[in-house]
Amino acid sequence: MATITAQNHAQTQAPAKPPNVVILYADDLGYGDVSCYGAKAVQTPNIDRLAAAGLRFTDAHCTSATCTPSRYSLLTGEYAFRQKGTGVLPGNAKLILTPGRTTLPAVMQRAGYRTAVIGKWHLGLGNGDLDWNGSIAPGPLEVGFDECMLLPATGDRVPCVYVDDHAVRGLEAGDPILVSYGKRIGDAPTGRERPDLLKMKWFQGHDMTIVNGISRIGYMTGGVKARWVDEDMADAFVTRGKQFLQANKDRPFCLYFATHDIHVPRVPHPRFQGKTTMGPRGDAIVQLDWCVGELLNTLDELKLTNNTLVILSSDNGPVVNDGYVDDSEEKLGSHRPAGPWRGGKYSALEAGTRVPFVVRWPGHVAAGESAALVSQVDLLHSLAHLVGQPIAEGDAPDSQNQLDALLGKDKVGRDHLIEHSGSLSLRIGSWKYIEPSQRAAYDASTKTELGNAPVAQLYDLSKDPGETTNLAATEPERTAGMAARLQELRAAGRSR
Ligand code: NG6
Ligand code: CA
Repeated sequence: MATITAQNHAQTQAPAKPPNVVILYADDLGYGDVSCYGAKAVQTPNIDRLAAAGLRFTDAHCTSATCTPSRYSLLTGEYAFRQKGTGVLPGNAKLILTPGRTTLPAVMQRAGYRTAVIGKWHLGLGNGDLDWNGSIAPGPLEVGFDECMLLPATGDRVPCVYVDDHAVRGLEAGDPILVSYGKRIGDAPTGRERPDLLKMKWFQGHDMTIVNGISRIGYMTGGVKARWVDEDMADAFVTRGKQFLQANKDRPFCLYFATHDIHVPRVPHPRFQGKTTMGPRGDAIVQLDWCVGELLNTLDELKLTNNTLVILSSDNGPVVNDGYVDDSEEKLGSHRPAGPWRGGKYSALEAGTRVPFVVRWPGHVAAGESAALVSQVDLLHSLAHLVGQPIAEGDAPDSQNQLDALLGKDKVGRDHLIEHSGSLSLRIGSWKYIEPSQRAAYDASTKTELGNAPVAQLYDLSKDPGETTNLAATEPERTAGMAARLQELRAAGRSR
């Protein structure tokens, strides 16, 4: 029998008619990248509209400072650091979610929802050595989604094709796809050999197979007609997203819409190019905002807005130059992608995981701002509670029922949170402890302060949001206490 842990009983009762759920998940979007979180150089009217009618969180986190582990946690309710093999995956990785385990979409399915993932997946596909020309499984459909349209890994990794359910979209007989992350395959010139063929040059890595004038990580041959056009990607996902909303307007649904924006390569549609003074990175934010607007408009048109819980967030903090020559540094100006926080994508510092997070559910979530400490790892348990589904004791080991915090009734949220980059940090209230680490303190290629140090670090974010003054030496007891607590949470294999 499934049981619910007592500590996770929240006040909120499951409503008589649970709402639809739409999770809008941006890629590499920083805390300061949207205008409702303070951006001036780019305007995001649609995300702002969502925030104006909803709750804007100021201390909300993805679980990790990179993509795969954050997505793993979002869907499983388990901190990714607990499992090996959950780091940034190559495009030919096998599925890292075990079919049959409790996942966020599986819980929604159990509650009678139609579930879909549209957009970036990056959790692997198949059982290893996948044949992209056959049935692509296991994948989302084996872990709780009823349907999918995928960017399989990342925009900068091969294979550069969409997957619809179990098959590559538009694959022609006689032009099979081969993918390699080891030896070079095919005789087409690479980005390293022929930079003159590129419309966007690589800066670091990203120098292998050329697709649509952009060289990628990894090699692919074949599937020429099936290859995506980066400029059309946002439209492709939005079209599919609208279809899903339309097709399911009369029944409960859960849509996980994971954009490619604003990850590299940043190649928005021509109608968004030049819309900001910041070059492709700024223009990709405008495109992201357009996608959000299209889906919100569709909910309005279908009269679903009042009965739909919309959550918008990002999978990790911001990065400026992530490996392509795209003017992102040159044209940044005074824009601060991380807002007031230090670090960024890849970093143990606060900007690694503190991301925009907005919840809108008209009539149920009062508009405003919340400083509650919340994490994406809690969505599984919180949404399970919302739709009246129990979570068995051993499942979703780090996912707390924080529904009251998400709905704005609880202003505190979590009493602790682990942040993960390469090393681990522990948040308790405004205190942040970063464990000692031999990892690099700085990543020169992305110009990111990684925040690692061989000694323990302790910051009081209420007085020092920029993590500038290490209090470990002046607060030895607190430091030791937090180190011990982190060790305990790690060793326990669970934290709820
Ligand atoms: C890095 C890539 C970066 C990005 C990242 C994953 C290089 C030099 N850098 O290895 O461009 O793809 O992986 O990003 O290749 S994430 O958002 O999917 O985690
Ligand atoms: Ca990312």
